[in-house]
Amino acid sequence: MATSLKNLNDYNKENFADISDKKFGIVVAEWHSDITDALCAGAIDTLLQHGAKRENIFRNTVPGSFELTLGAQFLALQEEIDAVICLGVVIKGDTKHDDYINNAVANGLTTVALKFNKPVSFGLVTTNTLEQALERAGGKHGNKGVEAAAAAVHMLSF
Ligand code: DLZ
Repeated sequence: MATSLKNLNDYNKENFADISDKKFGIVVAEWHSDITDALCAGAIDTLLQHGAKRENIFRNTVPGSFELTLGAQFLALQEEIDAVICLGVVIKGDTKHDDYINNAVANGLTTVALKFNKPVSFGLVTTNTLEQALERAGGKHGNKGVEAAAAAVHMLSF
């Protein structure tokens, strides 16, 4: 991927490995489900564009983004799963809940990736407002689900 990229929606699709036999687990948080559904649609489209088979893409839901880590671990534990894509939306509120959730998810997903030696994508949209989140789920800032899926495909090509 070029260093000039501002986000991964414009990534270079060439030179990625054949993923036609790879299996993908997607974990989707149900908080702000309209937005996480759009992220998931973007992720699935991206995997299909790269040649993944629809029957090799497994979507699972968790209650909120905090649960993405355990959801990712449940999937990574399955030998047949090659990569895990985690999708959630955390919007800043009056308290520091967003900091706790975001840090826990970032650290947790890193741990799962390293523990299972598999790509685990961080598709967590962390914004100050709902509008900013919508802009990142198919709006003017692209779709972070696309980026999370692209990152997983890239890492499978490592
Ligand atoms: C509790 C909570 C709050 C306040 N905000 C969000 C959010 O913006 N996005 C999200 O995905 N989840 C949120 N949650 C739920 C937590 O992630 C978690 O599901 C609960 O604390 C239960 O463990």
